[in-house]
Amino acid sequence: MVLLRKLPGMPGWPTALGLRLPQKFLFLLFLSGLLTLCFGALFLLPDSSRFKRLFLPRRATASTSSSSSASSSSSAASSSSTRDTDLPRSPPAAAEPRHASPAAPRRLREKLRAAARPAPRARQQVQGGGDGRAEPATGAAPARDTRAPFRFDYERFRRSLRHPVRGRRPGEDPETRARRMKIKEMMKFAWDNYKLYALGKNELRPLTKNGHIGNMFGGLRGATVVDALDTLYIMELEEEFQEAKKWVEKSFDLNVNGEASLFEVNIRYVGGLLATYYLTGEEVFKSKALELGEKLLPAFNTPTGIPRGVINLGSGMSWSWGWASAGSSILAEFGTLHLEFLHLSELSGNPVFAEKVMNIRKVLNRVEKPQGLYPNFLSPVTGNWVQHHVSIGGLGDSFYEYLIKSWLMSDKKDSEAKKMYDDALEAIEKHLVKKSAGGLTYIAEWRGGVLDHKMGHLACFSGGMIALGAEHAGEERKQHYMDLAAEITSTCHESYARSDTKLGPEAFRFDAGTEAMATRLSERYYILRPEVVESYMYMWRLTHDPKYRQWGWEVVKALEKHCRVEAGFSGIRDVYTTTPTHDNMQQSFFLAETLKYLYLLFCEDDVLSLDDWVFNTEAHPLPVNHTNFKASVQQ
Ligand code: DMJ
Repeated sequence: MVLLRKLPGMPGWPTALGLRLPQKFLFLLFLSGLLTLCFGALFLLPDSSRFKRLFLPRRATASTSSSSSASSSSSAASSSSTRDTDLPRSPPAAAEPRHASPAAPRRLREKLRAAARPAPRARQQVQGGGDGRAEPATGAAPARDTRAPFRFDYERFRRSLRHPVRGRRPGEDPETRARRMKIKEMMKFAWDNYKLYALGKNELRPLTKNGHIGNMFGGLRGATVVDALDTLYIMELEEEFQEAKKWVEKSFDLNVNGEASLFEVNIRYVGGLLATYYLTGEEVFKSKALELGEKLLPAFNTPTGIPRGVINLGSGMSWSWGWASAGSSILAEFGTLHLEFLHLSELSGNPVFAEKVMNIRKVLNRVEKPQGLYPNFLSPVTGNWVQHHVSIGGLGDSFYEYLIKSWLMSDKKDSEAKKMYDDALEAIEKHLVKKSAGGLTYIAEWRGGVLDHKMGHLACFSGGMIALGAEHAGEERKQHYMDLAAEITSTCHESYARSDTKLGPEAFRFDAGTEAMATRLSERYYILRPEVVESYMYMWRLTHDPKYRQWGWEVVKALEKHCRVEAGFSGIRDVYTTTPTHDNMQQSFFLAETLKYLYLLFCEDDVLSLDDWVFNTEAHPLPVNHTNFKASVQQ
């Protein structure tokens, strides 16, 4: 408009054209329309980024390309002012401010509000992929173009293994072989029915013979396919493995736009893909794992670098679970990323993944632990505990598992992880391990100093974990921890043995005269969980006491009797009746974990040897880094 103002001493050019007032007005209207069109075109034409750079503030465009380095160097120590502008947005339903205590100091409340406020710049990045695809939000995309071509030396890695992955198969007794073959048949049955009725869905509903999608995986499909891959491979179900691989190649779509659990996607999908790549060397599994890993990175864009629990895989927006106390992150969720993320860095040559999880450790080491214990809820904004609830079962469990396994996976070099594990176990033993009147050892839960004498099925993995750690605990502690592991495993076995179905309840208690049995109706169900047979497998490998194989076989028989239905396996609603009703769900972890651990229980020790592999919390084997088998950089 300034251009059209009449200059002193000169006739304005509309006037010079001899136009009247209404015409002038129309002319001006036309001109401004034209101008708008021209500017619009600059932004909308396909290759408009050059023009955008001219008009948008420099930071808005530059930050995408620099995001990798920004995020790679990110740590809890990063200034919170930078992070505040980069923070992903929380949808109102679960945003921190809604959970913030009214008593929170004003500055903190403001910070929380800022954390939850939409950040338009970050949103631009999310939507701004030049190829029309959504780009990860801030701090996610690795700056590949500036790096030398990278290739992981798979052959070198294979040479570093001490045992063939599927074992040498020396002579074995026919009964063990027959039992193993029975478990293989169960796996084939579970897979065949999933394939027939639910291929491409996340899980099979074996009673209604259809698929289940659920809302944990953010629009990703095929959870059962990805979870089953390595089990099919290890069991030498070749045809079935090829079916699963084909689905991953042709139908596994990562360009989804839904709300996913960071933890579940990591342990099932990333873990499953990584393991299958290491077992087979097939590139498709590696590239899918890396692509998916990158999509998880925006969840770490918080003031502390502690990731939020939920992430939209399309937009990169992340937030805390609505049910998690005061917008907190969950110990077992952000503490169960370490193994997979180190391997993502190993395979990509991009340190960003490792840096993210090392930073989690830094935050945890900094915060004070009540009585040496790790509570289950931590604020990703302040890095402080939100509630003093401690559990080695749900919400806490696999955090402890990943400490000892991080040390093992580093070929026993990660002494920091070992120390954290040792200290945590010592505190757990001191405050939570109890003996019942009937002599059963169990691990109670802790609520701000008050004990809840209950053990969840999930906590039963701890027998195996403690045995695994005992192996490396120094002579004087070793026997002590092996005994503790055996006692806990035995208690978990009791929870099975004392039921009518010989399957264990979701939680069992030690109070009011009850021992190792569920007391509440809501805790009587069994959903094909693996933790008890997982401990049997470790105890067998580490002691070779035949009772563990015997106990495992009892589980096989119970599964066949109560969970096998016409079209797959189903969980049951009550373990304390011989005629239980079914929950119509074949969980993907039944194929990933329960059947794999049962199979390994009846294998020789060199099948997925513990010398070479650590199992992630979904039983996906990840290799021990024996020779620091670094990826090679091709010149
Ligand atoms: C699995 O997804 C994993 O084992 C996880 O650590 C806990 N829950 C299920 C199985 O029960």
